[in-house]
Parts: sequence; structure tokens; C-alpha cells
Amino acid sequence: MGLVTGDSTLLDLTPAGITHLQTLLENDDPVAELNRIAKQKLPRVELAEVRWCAPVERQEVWAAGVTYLRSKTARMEESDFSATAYDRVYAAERPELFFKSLAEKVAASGEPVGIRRDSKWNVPEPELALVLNSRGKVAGYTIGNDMSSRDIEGENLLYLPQAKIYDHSCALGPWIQLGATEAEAREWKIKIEIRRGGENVFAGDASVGQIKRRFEELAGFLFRSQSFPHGAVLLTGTGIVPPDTFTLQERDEIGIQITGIGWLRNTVMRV
Ligand code: DO4
Ligand code: MG
Repeated sequence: MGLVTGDSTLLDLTPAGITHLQTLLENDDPVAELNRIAKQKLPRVELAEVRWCAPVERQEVWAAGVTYLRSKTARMEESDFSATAYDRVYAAERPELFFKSLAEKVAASGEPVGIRRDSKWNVPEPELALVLNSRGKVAGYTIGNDMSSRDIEGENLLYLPQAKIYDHSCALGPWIQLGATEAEAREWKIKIEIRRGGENVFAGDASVGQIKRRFEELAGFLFRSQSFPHGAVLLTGTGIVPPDTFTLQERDEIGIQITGIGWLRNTVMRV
């Protein structure tokens, strides 16, 4: 457990007894708590020397879908008889929410993300991820990659779990940004760059403000009739879809930036 303070170092919080994320996330004011702890004499580590763990412990990782117009349009184009389902869910009161990953399966920044060997059309989905405490309150934000097999999903919507959940299909990181309001987060930009053999093969951007639903609304539906004693992480959907001719390849390097948070970087492997 560490605190990134903006001066290219990380403050080691473990000597102060902070050994679990959840303790902080359950606190009503984690920023004030960390400011208090940061006044203690704690070891500093250069960020360049840090190997990141995914910022998730026992939280289940869920994802929202079709929350941006761009996602709705792309999905209607990739499928035939499922097209109306995307159209309807975009406008419906109830959002699309699906289970994405167990915490222990999440890739950290610097670890590989996967493309399925039985799929020919794989894309990253760069998404803002809400870090929710056990009361369903947004305690912080991180960057998520909801890796997806578009041909499997497009063939039949009932194949969605196979298109979305497989080894290394979810990345989160590099860390959790605390203390931003929804209004502030809605000003953030999401950017993706994909490099292959040293060349840029795709770049795209979107604005968090384009998400159709409020964060509280998404979290509220997730916590309806379901409790999360350890909290949960909820990816908020993608607004960036590469052209239909694009598919990821092994060794591609994916960089996702959200302006208020940082960079999530992963290399692609076949799984
Ligand atoms: O309905 C399929 C998944 C949608 C999704 O993951 C997204 O919009 O980000
Ligand atoms: Mg997604």
C-alpha cells in the first residue's frame, strides 16, 4: 500500500499500519485520513522502482455496457439479430451490467492482457472504473480495460460472457485516484494508443462527460438486491471503438490514459 504524492515518489504506508485498500475505501474521508498519515515519517520509494499490483483486493469487478452512443452504434453494426437489444438498453431505465472478473484475475499495469485464441476480432475497451465501497459509494477511480472479442459477442449476445471473461481479459490500474467528485471526473479525457513493432496502429479519445448515465445511477443498480461486503469495482463502458478492420495482435502495446488518473499500460498475449 502506497501513496503517490505527485513528486515521482511513493510513500510506503505499510509502516503506518495501512495494509489494505478496503480500510481506506470504507473511511468517509480517505483523503483527510491519508493527509494525516502522510505527516508521519514514512519511507519513500522512487516511482520508477515500483512494480504495480492491480488496485483491487477482494472486490468483484463488474462492468456497465452501452453507456456511450459510440458503443451502441458499433455493437448494432457488429451484430444482426441482437442489434435491437443494444438500441433498447441504451434508452432503458435499467443499464446493462455484467460480471467481469474476480479480483485475483485482474492484470495490473505492466502485466499482459489477453486475446482469445478462438477469436479473430479482439479489441481493448478503455473505461473509467468506479471504486465502490461496501455502501455503494464512489470512493475513488481507476482505469479499466474491458478486453473484448467482438466476433464472439457479435455472433450471438448470449455469448457475451465468453467474449468478456477469459484469462487476462481485465486490467485495472495503475492506482486509485481519491477525492474527485463526479462533476470533476466528468471533465476528464480518456485516450488510447496502440503500438505494434514501434508504430502507432490506433489512437482514439473520448470524454468521461459523454457517459449517458450518472455514476450513482450505475452503482445504485449494481447494489440493488445484491451486497458487496468488500466493495466492488465498476467499469463504466467504452466510448472508443477502433474501426472494424482493426484487431489486436500478440505483443501489441496498449496505453490508456485518463487525464485525472494516469496511464494503464499492458502488452497483449494470446490466451
Ligand atoms: O453489450 C456489450 C458490452 C458493452 C460494453 O462492454 C461497453 O459498452 O463498454
Ligand atoms: Mg466495455
